[in-house]
Amino acid sequence: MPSTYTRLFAALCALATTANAVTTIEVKGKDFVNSETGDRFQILGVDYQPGGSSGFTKKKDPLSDKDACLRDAALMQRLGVNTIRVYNLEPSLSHDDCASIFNAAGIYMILDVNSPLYGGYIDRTAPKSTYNSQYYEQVFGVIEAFKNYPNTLGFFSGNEVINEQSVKEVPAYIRAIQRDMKDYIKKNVNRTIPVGYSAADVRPILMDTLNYFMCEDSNEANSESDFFGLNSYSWCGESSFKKSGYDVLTEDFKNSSIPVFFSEYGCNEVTPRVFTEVQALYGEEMSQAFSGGLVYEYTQEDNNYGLVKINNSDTATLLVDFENLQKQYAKLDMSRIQASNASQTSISAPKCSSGLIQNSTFLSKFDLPSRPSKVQDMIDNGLSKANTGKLVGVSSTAIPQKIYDHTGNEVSDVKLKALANGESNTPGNSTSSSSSTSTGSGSGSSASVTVDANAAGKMTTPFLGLLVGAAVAAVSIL
Ligand SMILES: *[C@@H]1O[C@H](CO)[C@@H](O)[C@H](O)[C@H]1NC(C)=O
Ligand SMILES: *[C@@H]1O[C@H](CO)[C@@H](O)[C@H](O)[C@H]1NC(C)=O
Ligand SMILES: *[C@@H]1O[C@H](CO)[C@@H](O)[C@H](O)[C@H]1NC(C)=O
Ligand SMILES: *[C@@H]1O[C@H](CO)[C@@H](O)[C@H](O)[C@H]1NC(C)=O
Ligand SMILES: *[C@@H]1O[C@H](CO)[C@@H](O)[C@H](O)[C@H]1NC(C)=O
Ligand SMILES: CC(=O)N[C@H]1CO[C@H](CO)[C@@H](O)[C@@H]1O
Repeated sequence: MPSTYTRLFAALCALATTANAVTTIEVKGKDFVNSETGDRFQILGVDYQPGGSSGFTKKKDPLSDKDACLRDAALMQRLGVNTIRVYNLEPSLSHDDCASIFNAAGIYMILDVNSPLYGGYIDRTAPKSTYNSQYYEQVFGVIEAFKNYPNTLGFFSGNEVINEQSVKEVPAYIRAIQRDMKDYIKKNVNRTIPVGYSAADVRPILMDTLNYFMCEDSNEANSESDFFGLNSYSWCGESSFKKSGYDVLTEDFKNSSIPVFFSEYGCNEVTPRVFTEVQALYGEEMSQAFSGGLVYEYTQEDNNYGLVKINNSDTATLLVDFENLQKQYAKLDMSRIQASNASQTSISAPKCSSGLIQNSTFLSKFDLPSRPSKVQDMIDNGLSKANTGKLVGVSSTAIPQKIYDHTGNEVSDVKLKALANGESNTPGNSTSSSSSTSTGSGSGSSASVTVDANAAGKMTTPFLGLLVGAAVAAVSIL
């Protein structure tokens, strides 16, 4: 029989290599739910593309730079977000550090499978010629890269592909891509990871787009969307539920049988942004139709939608928009937002029929392009030479960069707080930025720092604390 010491050592090793993890999210009816507790999950998110879409190369994507991810995950914890969306990913890079950092922070990821490089996306004017096995190296490559992370919330099959320039068959290609992705996941992943489409707010065909993607078709089982993202910028400045048209969106999407959320929001026609739409979006009325949304976008780029200005690799500045959004999030009633609702989780999808489509410019037939045989092989056997990701330990939580607030004061004590198993990030639980912002120079220490308001559920001293806690637990088991 092994000695107590050996067993303790083994227990510690097991815990040290198994990082704490968020609970996976699944789709039930028209809600996202926590797969263990059944609580509703609404997205409090930001779109994350440091460097803009042109910042992406084969050698660098937003989830391949560990130092940047650590800084940004720590700042996002303070902001109060629980989800990021990343548009452009390169499957051959390692995402283990970044995905593990966001997991430790209690932040989920929604990932677009396409890349802006030729061959990595479907050409909306000629979909047939780009729907091929080269394209699937990218699509299945992203699935392989992210399938093992518990904080992978979902994959987008496409972003704003359907528009005025797209040919009529494009919806069928996107539905075929969803079918192929979902079949790949079914065969090669040990859990169901939801797949959906992100639409532009193209009014005359918006509801057709939703209906086309969410309906179930017996000839093409497993091709329907599991969720629907809408990019919407209709609330600008101090608008209102009516003036912004949110009332119409709520009415329209109430009938959806799958979760719907803003995959981009945050009009910048009025600056600074005050983000009063947050109270509407997560309010009682609108959350019957929407599961939250993602603010466009985390970093300040040329198009002026940022919350954080990355000055250089050593310093970043929290813009006034960051503080405004943080204050709006902090006002939310998370217990209501997380309350499960049986009448929403029990909704089932309509059957596909041409009657669901109103506008004659939109495709109303549900036959899908057939799958190339090479793509079938990839599904049957798994992508060969795949760069499959896995969670790794997060050992460093200190943020080496200097962070400033919008008035130029240094923000002290920015660090990653690794959450306990099963926890996700919520607003108001990090130290408030106003109290930890030093007013006098050199007052680097703030008493409030890592004292967590919700200490019962969350680790305050990250990895070390986990190990010490584990040791205590292990000793008490022995
Ligand atoms: C699926 O695989 C991952 C990574 O290997 C593992 O952490 C997880 O526990 C597995 N999940 C299930 C439901 O088996
Ligand atoms: C159908 O959609 C097109 C745009 O795709 C739009 O120009 C047209 O007005 C719409 N027709 C109706 C009847 O809504
Ligand atoms: C939503 O469903 C209800 C009940 O089936 C129906 O009366 C209403 O017209 C639908 N609304 C939309 C916008 O489709
Ligand atoms: C539950 O969902 C239904 C349908 O969306 C809605 O009418 C009802 O108000 C919700 N209940 C609560 C408590 O939010
Ligand atoms: C960082 O960027 C902000 C916003 O543009 C600016 O106010 C600040 O001076 C910059 N700081 C440094 C150190 O470059
Ligand atoms: C201070 C604060 O807002 N604490 C919240 C932290 O998160 C939990 C779980 O959502 C809330 O119940 C607390 O109110």
